[in-house]
Amino acid sequence: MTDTIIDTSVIQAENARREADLRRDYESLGERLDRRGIAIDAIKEKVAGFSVAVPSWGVGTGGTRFARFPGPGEPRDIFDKIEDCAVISQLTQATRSVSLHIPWDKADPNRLKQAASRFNLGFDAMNSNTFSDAKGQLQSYKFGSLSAADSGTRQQAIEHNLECIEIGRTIGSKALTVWIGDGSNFPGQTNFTTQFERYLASMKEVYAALPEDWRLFTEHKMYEPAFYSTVVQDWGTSYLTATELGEKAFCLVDLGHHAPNVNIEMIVARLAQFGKLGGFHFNDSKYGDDDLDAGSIDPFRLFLVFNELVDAESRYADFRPAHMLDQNHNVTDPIESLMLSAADVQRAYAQALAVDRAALVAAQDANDALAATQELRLAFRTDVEPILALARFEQGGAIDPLATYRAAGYRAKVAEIRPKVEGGTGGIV
Ligand SMILES: [Mn+2]
Repeated sequence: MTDTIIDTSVIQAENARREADLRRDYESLGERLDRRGIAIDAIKEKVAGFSVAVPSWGVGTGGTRFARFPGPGEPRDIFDKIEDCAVISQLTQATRSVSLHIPWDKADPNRLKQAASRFNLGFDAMNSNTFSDAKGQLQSYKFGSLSAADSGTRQQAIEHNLECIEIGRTIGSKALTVWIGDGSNFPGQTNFTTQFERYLASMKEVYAALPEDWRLFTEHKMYEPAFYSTVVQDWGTSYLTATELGEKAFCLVDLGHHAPNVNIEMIVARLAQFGKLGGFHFNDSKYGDDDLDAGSIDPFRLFLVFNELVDAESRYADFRPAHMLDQNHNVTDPIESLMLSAADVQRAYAQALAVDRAALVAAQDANDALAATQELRLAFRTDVEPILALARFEQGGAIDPLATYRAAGYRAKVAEIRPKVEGGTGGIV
């Protein structure tokens, strides 16, 4: 029996007020989609089976390098974070796993496992951290980690990744995501080739320790914290790494880690075509790596990414990219943001499923550019909310997660138990 945090009577009462309208809306949308030859129930089934992992660090208030303004009831430790993740999962039924970050979430693995399974939550990819110094560590990562000039520093970074695998193995994770901040701030500070050689050599040692049924994801990022050059700066370097390492290594695409105007959906198609698309970190951005809520700035781009994913689903047999939110909540209740973001990721998936693929291919083959793009626009403009809401409702979630969460008064309740956190310092997470 799964424990629940939000009283189910609150969910039932909120749903009761909305169920009749929802069923009418679903029926009406079903008719409209049917006219285009698209079956609404098939989309709902796929949406119901879709899950995006919540990052443990996402449930705490984020910040910028200038300041962090903590909210009320901030999680004190990983066990509070797991409870917050359980709330998101219960209400949205779209986030069945949590992605841990070591050392931030370091705790007895058996306790972690128990805490998550109580709420029927699993663990998604493990995230190692060699971009900041952990308390008491011997070598500093100031000048790099897996690609550092100093062999002792590299060894320490390798061992940290091995530890992440070991913890992950105990708690049932099946993947390790490696993102490093290594790079340089000045031309000439490092040799591009030597540095990348050292990175590859270190990664080979990490890869060698992967359990048989694990995957290794390398996440690229164009800049920051190194501003002149970054070792794994784009999908090309990420692809080279994954190819060098072997068949268990894949590329992870974070939507915020690209130069402005880059065609991300095309990168998705390329990586999928060559069997190296490992997964996603969903977020949104206006200027750079803003880590804003997924779908909040450019929902059309999110849709175009899912358009490629749905296309890839039909092309490749073992296509199963990992989905995770990776965003920073500075001015909102993180639980509210994560619930809406999870729904927005599902929304993009549902819209992409509403594309008439046969009509799209016919338009493409006829070089009818306008008809082709119109197929996409038609699907993108479809309000698929009734599909998402009914999928949630049928699985015990909330028709309206935000209103239900607020009605349950969860934040006020945890604020009574969890001590107030002082803000002030920089707090990029
Ligand atoms: Mn990321």
